[in-house]
Amino acid sequence: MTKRVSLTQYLVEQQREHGLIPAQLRLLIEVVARACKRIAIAVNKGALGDVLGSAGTDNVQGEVQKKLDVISNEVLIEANEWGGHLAAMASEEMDSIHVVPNRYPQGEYMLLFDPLDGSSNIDVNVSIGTIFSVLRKVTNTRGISEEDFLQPGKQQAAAGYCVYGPQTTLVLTVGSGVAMFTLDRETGSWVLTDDELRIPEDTKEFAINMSNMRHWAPPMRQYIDECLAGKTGPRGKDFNMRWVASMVADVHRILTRGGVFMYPWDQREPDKPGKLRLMYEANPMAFLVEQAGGMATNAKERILDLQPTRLHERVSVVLGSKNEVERVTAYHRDAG
Ligand code: P6P
Repeated sequence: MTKRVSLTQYLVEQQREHGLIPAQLRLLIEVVARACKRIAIAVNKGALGDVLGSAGTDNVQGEVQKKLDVISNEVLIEANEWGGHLAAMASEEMDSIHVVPNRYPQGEYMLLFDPLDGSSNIDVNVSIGTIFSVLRKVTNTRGISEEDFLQPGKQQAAAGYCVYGPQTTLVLTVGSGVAMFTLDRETGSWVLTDDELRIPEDTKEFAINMSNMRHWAPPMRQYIDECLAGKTGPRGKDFNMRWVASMVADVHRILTRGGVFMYPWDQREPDKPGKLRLMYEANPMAFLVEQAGGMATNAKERILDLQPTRLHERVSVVLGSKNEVERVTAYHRDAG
């Protein structure tokens, strides 16, 4: 039987080898991982736990909040407030940042999260997940504001997600590769099941919501048309398509077997760069994808280089197998 490596052992050994996980960051990651276990339990109850359906409120995005959105958000806030590792938190489900109350010590990190991504899939039992991003508080003033969060994604200290699917898996990077842990429900522990996820540079699989095709910019339509043309077209090979409508599930598939994921600009809302959020969806996923040898752009620039201007700002996303992302990005750059 191969020796099982726990999340704690992995983090301790990573600190010993690379020095990238100081004590406060290790505590942060372990607390988030424990919170994800609690969210997984709530998700898995489904109709038995009175957790399905709408919470009867809207979030800052103007989207109807599901009961599990609110539950997941509260679990992450409560789990992370008291440890002394965080100065503040930001969430897709909260209009403004949540500063750690004065009754607790403030730490040097800031945690951002989409507590439950893919909410439209909750009630139909399709994989959903939690996405998180960790930044360092770079100003040494006691106070903290939204401006402290507005750092490019390349400043992240860590990023990860948890998929609540057939397995419950935690995928994590601190800047030295990507590791995957699978929840052993019998012992309640996270077990290292892959210590180096790598994305193949080429793929035959794309992920996009095809129902929006008529609204995309021409370069995006050109790329998809060429994929659909298959062997007899300019790409000379047939492509497959997947779209789960949970970013965590689509990105997990790409980290596991390759592919290219796109959520592009849409002419129906020309002032909106895209649907997905930069700070707590695109940035953490871009960090993970790059650490696994892939690429992530907004169809023109590297996502991790983008300078945020607002906490909940949105962005176009093209990420996954390097050669495909390069192609999509080149089409957009050539089109100006
Ligand atoms: P659509 C989920 O609501 C989400 O934010 C991402 O997880 C997912 O990739 C996307 O939206 C799905 O969007 O328009 O296909 O429902």
